[in-house]
Amino acid sequence: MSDEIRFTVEGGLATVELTRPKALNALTLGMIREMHPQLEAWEDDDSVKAVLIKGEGEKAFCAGGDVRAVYRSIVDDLGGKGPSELSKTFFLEEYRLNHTIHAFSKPYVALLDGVTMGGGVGLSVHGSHRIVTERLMFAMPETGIGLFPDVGGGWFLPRLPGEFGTYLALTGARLDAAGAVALGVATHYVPSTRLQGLEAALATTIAEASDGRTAINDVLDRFAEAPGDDPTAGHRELIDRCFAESSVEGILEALDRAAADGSGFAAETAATLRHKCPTSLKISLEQLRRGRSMSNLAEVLAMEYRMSQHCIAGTEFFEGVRAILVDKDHAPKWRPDSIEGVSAALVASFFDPVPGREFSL
Ligand code: QUE
Repeated sequence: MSDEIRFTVEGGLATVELTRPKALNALTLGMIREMHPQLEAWEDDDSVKAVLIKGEGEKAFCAGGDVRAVYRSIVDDLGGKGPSELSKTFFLEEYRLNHTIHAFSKPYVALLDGVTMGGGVGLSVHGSHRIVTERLMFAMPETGIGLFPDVGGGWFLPRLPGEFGTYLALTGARLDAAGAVALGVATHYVPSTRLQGLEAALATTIAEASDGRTAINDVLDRFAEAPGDDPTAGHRELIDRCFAESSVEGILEALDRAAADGSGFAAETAATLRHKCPTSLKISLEQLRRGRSMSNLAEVLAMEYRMSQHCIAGTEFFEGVRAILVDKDHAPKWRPDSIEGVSAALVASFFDPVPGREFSL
């Protein structure tokens, strides 16, 4: 076991702990390569009744994929001129792990106690149980760094109520615990002070249970509390109306109209969108519309893997990570720098196959 991830088993409950608290437990290729075979071994191990995953420290479950390392590898390998070995394999192996979590035959319980973004969402949202605390900060922020909401975002986001997933994907808006429960992103709310008790109860209950799934549901029902008022409730109608438009330009026009009619929320949302990567906005909307009619997660991940490989071959991911995560000037120079400048042909090209780099499970 490395110092980035820890595996333990206690009384039929297997636990994964992400142990990079200083990096908000951001997911490295090394962690993916350790976790994936461990999950498969636990699936075949009759003494393991369920898997629990959590992040070390009080700040984060997992802030995302370690995109800084992908960025560095592109700089180091080829002077920024082309995709590195890491950038080709990172996304492939990450998406394969996302699918294994989705198809996992035993209860998979994620404790989302803190920052949960991007790659951290992929480690949790596809599992059977998602427990959130008052410290949850959930987001798919990739359109801000020249990427798109991957790790199966094209699967779960279009399946959230109304157009809320489109709103989350394009704006990178944050959800708190109440919002996450209301939308179904989370299955249970448990205050962080009760998590230790919850883990202990899961381990002891499952050890004695004949049916692990029922035992887990019973324990979770005992620990779960009401998360409070859903702050998204008042904006749902406006979001559903504006984000149902078929283009990013149409969404912005709808938001501007609502803003002119007095909606401060619509004005803020339009302003947020105008700071995101224009190419990311358009490919992400296309990703979600295509994903909505796909019939399984593997098909979505194959689409997303193609998109990821086009992103690392282009300029925007590189510039986005530089501006937000490396130099932190928060002033990316997007190319094209306007929504209208992103042609339909450019958008379509992100969905083309990349020779020698197709997704497989
Ligand atoms: C978009 C992202 C990520 C992000 C910020 C975005 C992401 C990611 C991190 C992150 C945050 C803190 C860390 C770290 C990484 O931030 O994927 O190592 O310490 O991992 O706007 O996609």
